Amino acid sequence: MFKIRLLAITVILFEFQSSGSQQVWRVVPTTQNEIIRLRELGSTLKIDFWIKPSQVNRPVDFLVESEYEKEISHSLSVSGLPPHSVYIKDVKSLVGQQVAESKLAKAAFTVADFDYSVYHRVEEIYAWIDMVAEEYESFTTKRQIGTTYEGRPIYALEFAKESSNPKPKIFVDSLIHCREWITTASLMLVFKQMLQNDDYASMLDEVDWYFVPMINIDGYVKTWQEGGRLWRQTTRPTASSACPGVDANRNWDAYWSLPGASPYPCDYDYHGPTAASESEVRNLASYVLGFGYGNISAYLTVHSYTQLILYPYGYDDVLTPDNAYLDSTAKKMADAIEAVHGKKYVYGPSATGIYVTSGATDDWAYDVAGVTLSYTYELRDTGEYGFLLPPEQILPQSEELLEGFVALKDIVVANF
Ligand code: 0X9
Ligand code: ZN
Repeated sequence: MFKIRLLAITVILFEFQSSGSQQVWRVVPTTQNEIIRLRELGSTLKIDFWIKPSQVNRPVDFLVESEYEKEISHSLSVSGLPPHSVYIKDVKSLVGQQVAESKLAKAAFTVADFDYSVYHRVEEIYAWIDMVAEEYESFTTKRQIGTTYEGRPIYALEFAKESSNPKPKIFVDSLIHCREWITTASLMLVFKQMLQNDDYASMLDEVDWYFVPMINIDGYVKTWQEGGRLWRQTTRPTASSACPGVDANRNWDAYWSLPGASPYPCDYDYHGPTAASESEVRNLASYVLGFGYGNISAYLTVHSYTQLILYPYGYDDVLTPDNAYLDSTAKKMADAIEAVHGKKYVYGPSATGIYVTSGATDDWAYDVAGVTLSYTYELRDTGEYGFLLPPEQILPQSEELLEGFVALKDIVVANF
């Protein structure tokens, strides 16, 4: 009986199909032992961790379906874990509110008129990409770098203003985890500012930028469908028919399938059947490799949430030979960000800074593509809204992100 119930929890928690309400709970482990017990509980109950158990005193956030509140609460206390606090009271109403607000966006036909104050569906983001490419065609290329599993085109916007000297290249991607809506939304506004605000003219004058706004597009479509808002994986079927999709941030061909990713399709960090099995990862990897080893100065893969600037390595506790440079650059970006709205971004090497992850973009960009300044950004917030950051924060998020980019640009230009 207990086994059947666990299976039911597994399926329901993973698919987010329940008709009841959902909350996000937070537990703060105070010992290494509690971290281990939380992990065990997570894998038994297939809990969707929003912040994984990693370090003593680092909060752990997870989604709880109302019908399993009692069981989960009971499991926490019989495991001797500290009491939980309810961090987000009503996930579904927040989701509904954000979708409703997005419907109020006015139709736009220019980059300037586009409504950056709400989240947009995939068709509107495709339209924005077209507008950017058309309005700035003298130095902008819209390049199709491949297609998703379901056949949707994946585009890069390439901004390369004419210059008598070669310029450094900075690469930015977002939405590899499709529930992290703030990433693409705020980056669109960052690039709009770089294109239209004269105060930031040096950004495009001094650097060539390559921006892939949406990687996991199939997943993003799913996040706009009923019950799908919290989808993280790709959508390709796996060996388990109950659990489609792969964690694309564990699927890169760098330390693939080592500890820090799961071999089980029903786990949220499933690394996939082979390295680069996901067409989204394969296409992006071959596009990046097309620039040649070591020819990109910085690579930012943008995620949310918890306000972090992470750099390699993620697969293990080892540091790269560029650690001092990566660290001082991260500090400058974090300082620049904090100066805007006072938000603190913690920075450090990924495995020691948060938790071990193998097959992630940043390790791959550093090792395989030879990008020295390889970073994973985790944007706002620190848990109040988590993946459901209200659209009112798109603007302030983009303002602080833009200043982080300015700091990065200055360093990249000075070292080119
Ligand atoms: O687990 C992840 O993939 C990232 N967190 S998220 O909540 N956006 O899913 C963190 C990745 C950290 N690892 C590396 N940067 N290598
Ligand atoms: Zn992510």
